[in-house]
Amino acid sequence: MRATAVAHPNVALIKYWGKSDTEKNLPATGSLSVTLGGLHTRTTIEFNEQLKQDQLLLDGKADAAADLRMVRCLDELRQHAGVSLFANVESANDFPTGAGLASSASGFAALTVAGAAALGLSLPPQELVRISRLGSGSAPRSLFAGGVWLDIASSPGETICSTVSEPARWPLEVIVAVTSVEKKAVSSTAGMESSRAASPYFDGWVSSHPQDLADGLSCFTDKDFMRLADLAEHNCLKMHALAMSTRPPLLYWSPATLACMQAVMQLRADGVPVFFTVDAGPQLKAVCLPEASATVRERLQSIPGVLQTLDCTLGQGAWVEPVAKA
Ligand code: 2P0
Repeated sequence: MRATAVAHPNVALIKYWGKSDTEKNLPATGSLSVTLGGLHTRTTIEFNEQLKQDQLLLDGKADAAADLRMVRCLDELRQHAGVSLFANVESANDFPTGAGLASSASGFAALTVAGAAALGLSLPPQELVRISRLGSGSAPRSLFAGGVWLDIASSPGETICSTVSEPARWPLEVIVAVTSVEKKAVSSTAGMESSRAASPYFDGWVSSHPQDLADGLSCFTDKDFMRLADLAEHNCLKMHALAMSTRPPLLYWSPATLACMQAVMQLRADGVPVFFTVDAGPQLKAVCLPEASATVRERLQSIPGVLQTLDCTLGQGAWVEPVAKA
């Protein structure tokens, strides 16, 4: 009744911000992401009859904040297996947690896959999607490899997630410029709920989103980097305009985030195939073609306030780690 799973975080190029149903944690928009090979969440789950409740150790510390969502995912898995045992969950990230690097996406993907394996369940992929989504709306994307589409439109009240481009088909690279390792002050869940309630731009975000998503999918079909660059930066800045226009405002950038954005725009104007995206935190992700990665890394490392850069290629979906033979 014990298993370990590994998942990569992901970064959305066409983003999710806002829910249509908080109870089912249904996103108000679809999304299109890339899975970030190079960064890992490793989660071990053991169901044990001695336990009186579910327990979580996150990066070596007991974490109460994540417990409710974690218990919800575990309850779904227990129901499938017909067991009522509690679980001990140990999860660790090899990148900053809760700082806009999608640790909740990789965390809930790894939790769902490890929990299913520990209970001996062999669930259909879209059931893993549903369970992981109850933990985090971006988590289903970390179950899949490469370019990933989370579709909210084709099955009302549900989400369907799938790979649209395997890593080897279009091997994009992502250089993450870390500008702070502090946990964010407002969680994504709270931030997107207040944007829905208190930004005059929320309806425009939702109504303009399906076109961005359709265009993003066609960029992947055509492997059209420059069109994807314009579109992804537009969608990112639109999400941040929505966040900033929320009352009270959500301003996720640091001065170094903005300096990185301007550097990336200048690199592209100079002919380097790179674009940026930024999530609910101050880190900048520079997406580039492989031949540009050294130039992009060097430029980002030269910017004051960039603490480190992390190199990612497109990664695989979450997997169960084989049990080492004694
Ligand atoms: C995304 N983000 O599409 C967007 C862009 C952050 C900015 O999905 O409430 O942690 O757990 O479903 O998945 C982060 O939100 O939110 C996120 P919940 P989640 O990647």
